[in-house]
Amino acid sequence: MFKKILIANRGEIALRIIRTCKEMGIPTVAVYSSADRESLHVRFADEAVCIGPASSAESYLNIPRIMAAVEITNADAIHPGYGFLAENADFAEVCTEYGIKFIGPTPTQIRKMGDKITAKDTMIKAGVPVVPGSEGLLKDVKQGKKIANEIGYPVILKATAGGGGKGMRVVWSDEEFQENWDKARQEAKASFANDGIYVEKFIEEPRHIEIQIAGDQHGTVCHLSERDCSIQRRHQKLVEESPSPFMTRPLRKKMGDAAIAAGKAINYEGVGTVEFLVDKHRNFYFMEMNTRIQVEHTVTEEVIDHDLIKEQIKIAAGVPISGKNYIPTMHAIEVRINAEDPFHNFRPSPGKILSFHSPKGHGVRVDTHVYAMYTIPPHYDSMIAKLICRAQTREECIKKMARALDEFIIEGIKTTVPFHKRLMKNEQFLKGNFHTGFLNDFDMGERQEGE
Ligand code: MV4
Repeated sequence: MFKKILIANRGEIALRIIRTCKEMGIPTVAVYSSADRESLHVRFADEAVCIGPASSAESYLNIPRIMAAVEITNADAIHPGYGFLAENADFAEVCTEYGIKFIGPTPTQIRKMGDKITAKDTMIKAGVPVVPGSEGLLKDVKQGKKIANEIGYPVILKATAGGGGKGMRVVWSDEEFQENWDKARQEAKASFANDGIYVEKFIEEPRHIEIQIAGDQHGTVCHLSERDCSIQRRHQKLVEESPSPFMTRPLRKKMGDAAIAAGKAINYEGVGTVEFLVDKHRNFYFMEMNTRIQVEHTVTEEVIDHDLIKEQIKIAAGVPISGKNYIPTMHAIEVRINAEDPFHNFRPSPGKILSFHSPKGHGVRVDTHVYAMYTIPPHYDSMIAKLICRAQTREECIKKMARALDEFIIEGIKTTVPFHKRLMKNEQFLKGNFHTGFLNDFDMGERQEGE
């Protein structure tokens, strides 16, 4: 097992990783920017090294500074968390060159899923269903229009270097093709320095359902069931749950098998997530694969009762996994508490938290690095806490979540708590009736006293 793990991240996930390391008896090193001196991940790690100023480029994204912290502390493994360097194949490669274990997949596995056309092509060869569309990159508008007419409008243009919604354009007719093509290329070039574009059929009102998988160094891959992440706004997930209210036993079997085939196709090592679009007829299509631990891993932990960070560390140390697939026997929901004002278009609301009381009680979990009198720096992600509830059924879980949200006191900044309170009373949400466009016309109503 590892002698010391450096956590190349901040916030709740850094703390989450430190907790598991402690339980496993592995000493930890936190790295932090000067804006994060007062964060709990710095306090709870065994050692902490300041790696630079607030700007991510000069701290959490700065590979030489992180490697310097590894060297002075003698860590033998790095956990990258999510975001920052978690899916940076060059970073994983540098770790290997230094003889440091990167807790995650290999650089080759990361690269295969990082380029969307390569990923899609790999999935086709593995027999995983994909959305009909171009085979590889589009050469020009003429070829794009030809394929669009073959598969039928509407179509969607996507950047091969994209993901998470950037550089995507929906096209409804030949007339609109050229302008969307130009915009998609410009956006892709500006965001990823790669203007490669491909086209596929636009699936209307899909659900986003993802399958958690785990693969070990000995070729075993299993799945840990699904999460429904359809409740999102501008590609930012706000609520995740497991199981999906849309799931059926035969669909889970098919999607689980497809996700395992995806993992096996790239000899996947680590925990990972295979994202699918699911249409109203329950057809499912591979969308992308995330080669990291995700924010919403907690709902899976709650329904299968396993620590996924512990699994990551064991897999990285070469321990074989059982190979058993897991089916949830309970229901879990996670809501993201962001420092944003839901009454004003979710605009960021950083600043000092004047009072903080988190909900408690049976089946309630809060993952956070913040506390009363803590100042949320404006430089990073706005997520300040995750509230996760678990109960026997979805209905009970929603009731528990509503109760827990009522107990949440966060004063001094605006948060997404009022949004979640309304969602837990929303008729369509209660029925499990939603897709990825659900929040486009969600009405927050009036701010109540105390909100
Ligand atoms: C799509 C799609 C419809 N049809 N692809 C958005 C993020 C990126 N990973 C892929 N995305 C989509 N791809 C086809 N062929 C709709 C989306 C999409 C979406 C997907 C998941 C969750 C939320 C979304 C919101 C808008 C669009």
